[in-house]
Amino acid sequence: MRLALDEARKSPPKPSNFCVGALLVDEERDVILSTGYSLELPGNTHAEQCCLEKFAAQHNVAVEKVGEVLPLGAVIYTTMEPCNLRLSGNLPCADRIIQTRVNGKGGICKVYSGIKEPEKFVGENLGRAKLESHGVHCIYMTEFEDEVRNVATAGHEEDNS
Ligand code: HJL
Ligand code: ZN
Repeated sequence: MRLALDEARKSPPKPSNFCVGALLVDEERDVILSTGYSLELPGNTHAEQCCLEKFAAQHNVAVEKVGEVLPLGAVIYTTMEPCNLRLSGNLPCADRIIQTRVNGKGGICKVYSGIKEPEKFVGENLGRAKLESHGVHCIYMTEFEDEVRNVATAGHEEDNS
């Protein structure tokens, strides 16, 4: 989570966005597979999205097929829980994570998050419930909460809620 937070710090602060960082990890072998942060790739891109797109590109597969090249035991660390609704109409990150699983198996099996999404842009985020209903375990690592929230809301007005 500390490394995901380092990624989040690279994200350009914007009042209309959160600065989030993500790390794709092979938990069985303890290897970092990919990293990402909000707005890293061109366009309105999310941290988890960048992480998965970069891994797909490294393996010469379309991002929709990234599940086919992920090792067993792949997990994602993300400073903010994956989104379930995007105002831009882009595919939410919860769906991108679920898409890595073939017939509900393999792919990303666990998500470690630093904080829930503040209800600032889309109200309550149902990403966690959706992930759990597809067999993806969601775990909060509360020890990083304050730091993660400060980085996520950089560039926002004084009210950091
Ligand atoms: C996560 C990110 C990021 C958000 N959440 N987990 N990773 N930027 O990299 C969540 C926020 C969405 C809004 C706005 N942000 O991004 O709810 O404009 O950014 O489609 O839903 O939607 P757009
Ligand atoms: Zn997202």
